[in-house]
Amino acid sequence: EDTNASASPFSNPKYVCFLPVPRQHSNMHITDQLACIEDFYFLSGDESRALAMRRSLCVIAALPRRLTRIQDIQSLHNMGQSSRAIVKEILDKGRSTAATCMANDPKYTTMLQFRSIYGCGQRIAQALYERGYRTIAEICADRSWVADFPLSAERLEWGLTLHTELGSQVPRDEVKQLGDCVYKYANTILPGVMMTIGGGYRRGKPASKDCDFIFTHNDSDAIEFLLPQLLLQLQVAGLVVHANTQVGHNTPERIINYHYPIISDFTHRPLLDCTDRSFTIFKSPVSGLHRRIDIICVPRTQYAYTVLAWTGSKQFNRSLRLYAERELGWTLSSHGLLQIYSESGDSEQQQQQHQHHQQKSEQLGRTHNG
Ligand code: 8DG
Ligand code: MN
Ligand code: MN
Repeated sequence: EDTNASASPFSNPKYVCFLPVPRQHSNMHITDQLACIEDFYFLSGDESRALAMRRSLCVIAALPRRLTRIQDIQSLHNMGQSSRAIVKEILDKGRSTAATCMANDPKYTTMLQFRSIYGCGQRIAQALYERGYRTIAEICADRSWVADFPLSAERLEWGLTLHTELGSQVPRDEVKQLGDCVYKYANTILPGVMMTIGGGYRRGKPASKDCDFIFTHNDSDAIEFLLPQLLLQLQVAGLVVHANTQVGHNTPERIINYHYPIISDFTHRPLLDCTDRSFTIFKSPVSGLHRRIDIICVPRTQYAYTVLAWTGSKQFNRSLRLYAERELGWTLSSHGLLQIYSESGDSEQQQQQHQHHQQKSEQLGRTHNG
């Protein structure tokens, strides 16, 4: 037995957002299997187990050298008991039994296939499976599912039609060239516009599943009208073939004022993230292939926060927001950083705010936990 379990040779931050998580590292054989288990849980709808796996994966990926002794990670934060048992089995035998079982599970492999369709998330993949579909060919042949998902049907149709193209990765160079292309249109409509390429590109990925372009302008009134005009221009030029757009404060007035192109459909937006954005399918003049481009427009005051949020990774943002909430009492979103209560204050209002903060942290702990 190891008597020195608490002395790990590795750095041990409480939040994974403080860990450097490189794409290539010395423990890929472990993280590949953790990723498989994470994905299995996620597709089964078990989000908390999936998140636990993702956090452990970050810890392992950040290790500076190949892991050989399980004791070295015994006391690390974000390595739960079940993750440790999996890692131990991999160290002992090279493979995790659970990961092998999951990778061969027929329901999981079928749902993985379905999820590779643009517009098909966990919920729809599950519903399609329960409806009895087992292959993408079956989904193409029998369209009776359309009635089940009226809001997603159009997107799924695009996803089925362009399955191979949208499933292929966009090389870095093409992301940059598409950025230049969209920027030219935006700058013609609104001179002086600024753009950052976010997403995996900004994190240095050699290829991405989509492009994330974030726009702003010093004139906050003007930027409000950029997105609809830009979409219209790109549509007229034959570049945008489909767009799923979310805008405004959900008031009918604002939506009407926006003069959206007919191809856009409107979706209610989540409370904490109300940036104007459009998820488009773009006919790339660079490769001739259809590519996914996310276009986001925000006022100058929110730009830094939006760029941070849309740079990702999702896990990094989740952890950073949890850190802000729990350790600092701040709410971080793509709009800004809000201090929601003051530690030193003791007015009734501040006490209420404090309670609210505690409740929110607890909720966050239940749903995100890391
Ligand atoms: P990749 O495309 O390079 O393969 O990976 P990625 O760039 O990291 O993935 P992404 O799905 O494009 O997400 C980029 C970031 O955008 C991610 O950290 C989460 C953030 N994001 C928001 N709001 C939304 C939203 O409504 N939908 C999606 N898909 N991402 C969002 O802040
Ligand atoms: Mn992306
Ligand atoms: Mn994206």
